[in-house]
Amino acid sequence: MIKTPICDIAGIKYPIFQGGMAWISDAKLAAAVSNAGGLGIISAMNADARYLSEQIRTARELTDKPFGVNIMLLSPFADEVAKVAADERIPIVTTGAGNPGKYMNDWLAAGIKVIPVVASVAQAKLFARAGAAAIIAEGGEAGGHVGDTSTMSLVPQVCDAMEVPVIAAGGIADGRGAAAAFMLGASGIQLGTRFLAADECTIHSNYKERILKATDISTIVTGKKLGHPVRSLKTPFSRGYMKAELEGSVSDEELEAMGTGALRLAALEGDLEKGCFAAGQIAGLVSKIQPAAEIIREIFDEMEAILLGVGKWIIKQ
Ligand code: TUI
Repeated sequence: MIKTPICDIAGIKYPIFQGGMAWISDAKLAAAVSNAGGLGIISAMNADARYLSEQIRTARELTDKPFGVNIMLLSPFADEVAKVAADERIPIVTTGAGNPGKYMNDWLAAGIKVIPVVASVAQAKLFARAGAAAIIAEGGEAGGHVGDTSTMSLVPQVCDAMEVPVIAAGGIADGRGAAAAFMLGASGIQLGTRFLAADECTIHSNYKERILKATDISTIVTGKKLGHPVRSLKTPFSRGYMKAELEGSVSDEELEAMGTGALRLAALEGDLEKGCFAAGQIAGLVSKIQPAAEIIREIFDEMEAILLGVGKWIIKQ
């Protein structure tokens, strides 16, 4: 059993968050993770206020445990979903893909603990000064919108720069990764890719199959040219997008259009040609479909065994 400041901040048993993944992290997955003692997170993604309100209502029917909402700051609906989070007094709001500054006062006034995802020390410092309760340091191994710095390098540097607790994300899918994250100074972990293989994750079966078949070299990052790098599985879509970016044969507007709706096509329709199957580099480690509760239990059992055993290599001179 491990207890860290993140358990108290979020009111959870295990210091683990389920990432707010666009078109993936819905009420069903979030409630399953929260019922299992972690923090389930609903993604507000590119949807409107009505969608988020409905998801919150459903999650409250499925769990009496705390859950969070992730606000994707590039969303055209960010203003309205930010207001829903405040009105609904969601205990934890995580943010991604931008600076949450303009919403901080409203969220803090509503008693919400804001935990932004960052990809650099500078962002962490900025958002902590604005009142973040903790920071999620996400390495470039992660799936979806990513920065350049790896988890191994990012997490200890963010920890050194912070007084608030840090949650490590990117490249963690089992007890070994979790143990490593805590060794780097993190007080919690956030996982996305492993939860794609949860029974309660409602993505298309093609998506789950692709995750189970993935290896260490199955992902690539596209979208750098437009300033929104996204890591996803190598598929006809991502290879085609990469080719178009490298050749410079299509305009930025055409590139933007190619990407629009691709995350949705993967998650909802399992479209193996046109879908963007966001996934982290650790996908190669994900080998079975299982309940979210089992995922969490396995990770913390493995981690505890590792941490209890580390002394075996140390020879006192
Ligand atoms: O946000 C994510 N992952 C995502 S978002 C997404 S949907 C999307 N749609 C269109 C274009 C791009 C993405 C799919 N996956 N992860 C958290 C994350 N946030 N990673 C990196 C960042 C980040 C980047 C810049 C956080 C802050 C930031 O600050 C910029 C600023 O203005 O300071």
